[in-house]
Amino acid sequence: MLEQTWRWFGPNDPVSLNDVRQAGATGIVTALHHIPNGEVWSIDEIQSRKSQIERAGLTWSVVESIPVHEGIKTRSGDFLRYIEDYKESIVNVAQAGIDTVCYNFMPVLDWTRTDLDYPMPDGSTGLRFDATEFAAFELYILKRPGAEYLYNDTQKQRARAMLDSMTDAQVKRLTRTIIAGLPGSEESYTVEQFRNALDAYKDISDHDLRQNLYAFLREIVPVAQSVGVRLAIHPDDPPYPILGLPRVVSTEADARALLAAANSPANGICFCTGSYGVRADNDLVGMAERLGDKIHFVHLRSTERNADGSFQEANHLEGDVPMAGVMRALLNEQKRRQDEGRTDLRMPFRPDHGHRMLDDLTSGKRTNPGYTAIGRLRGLAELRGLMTGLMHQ
Ligand code: DNO
Repeated sequence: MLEQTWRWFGPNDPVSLNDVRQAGATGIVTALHHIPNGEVWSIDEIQSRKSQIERAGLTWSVVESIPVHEGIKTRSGDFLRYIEDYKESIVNVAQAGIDTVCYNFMPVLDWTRTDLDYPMPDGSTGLRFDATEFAAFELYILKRPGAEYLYNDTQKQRARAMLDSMTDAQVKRLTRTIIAGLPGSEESYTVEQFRNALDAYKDISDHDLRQNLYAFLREIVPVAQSVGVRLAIHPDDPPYPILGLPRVVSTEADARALLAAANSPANGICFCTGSYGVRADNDLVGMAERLGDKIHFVHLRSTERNADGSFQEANHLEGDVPMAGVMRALLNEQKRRQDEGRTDLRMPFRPDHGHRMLDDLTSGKRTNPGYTAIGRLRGLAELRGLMTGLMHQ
């Protein structure tokens, strides 16, 4: 059995720890969201959150995430101090007995969507990234210099028509959805701040960002290894360049390169099937097999791709992700670890996102986009069933 975990956003999350217990998860995935990016997580703060989780009969399985300050990604300003602070947070987390830390290296925006309530055929709603809406935002709302070179005439016409069909309220909502920060992203911008944040990357190529990531890894991986923490980098979501920003964790080759940049049991990946799965050229089952020994944390979610680069989040066992094959590869990996005498057998996974459905839609509970109670409960139940079935074959 892989460890069943659940993301909880802390005491303000409308989905409570008691709810999580009833969903059947045993591990909690959370972060100290109230601590600003770049500041050290103190042992006291970590310990008090941990005790709260344990009082509910659960364990703090994974830290997702200790956010990486923009200064580290751009290697500018106070980045050396931020790296030292990051190391200190890793050491403190380890001291509290937590051994898995997830992070990402996406510039400016963490994950991005254009629609948080996209109607699904069955009446539930889900998250969607619409390429034309995104183009409309970038070209005609943000008016990003250089954006015009990224799109051909047909795409521009479609984007223009999309913008013309939108009400002011819809334009505002799209803008907010893209730049105001989705849960866990820890960054939120006004349009002006957003332009400045993008500007900080104008001279940073993919190659540069890669070097910045590897330099960061060479600093933090030895520290993580010395205190027994496993790092898990989350892939880019969506897994292709957006807004002219560099993008370096979107494919198997990217994952391999970053694993090679700091060869250590502490340097690993978060295998997010929903993010990697948006690219048809990512062979998810093969990746789970080939990168298996470096998978420290797993997000299980499916998406349905459209030809133009748009996608929506599908039910966990449907869409374009071959979930049964992925689950089988993960269970094989767990068995392999056992045979090898490895200690990292938990292989925590969480049902990533879920649709808004049933009482999620009507109760007035304002859950975080993607992080509903019932949609994720369905996802976890299906994944648990799949896992149990495969184990008894
Ligand atoms: C979205 C999440 C991401 C993820 C971070 C990890 O739902 O998967 O926000 O937590 O990118 O650092």
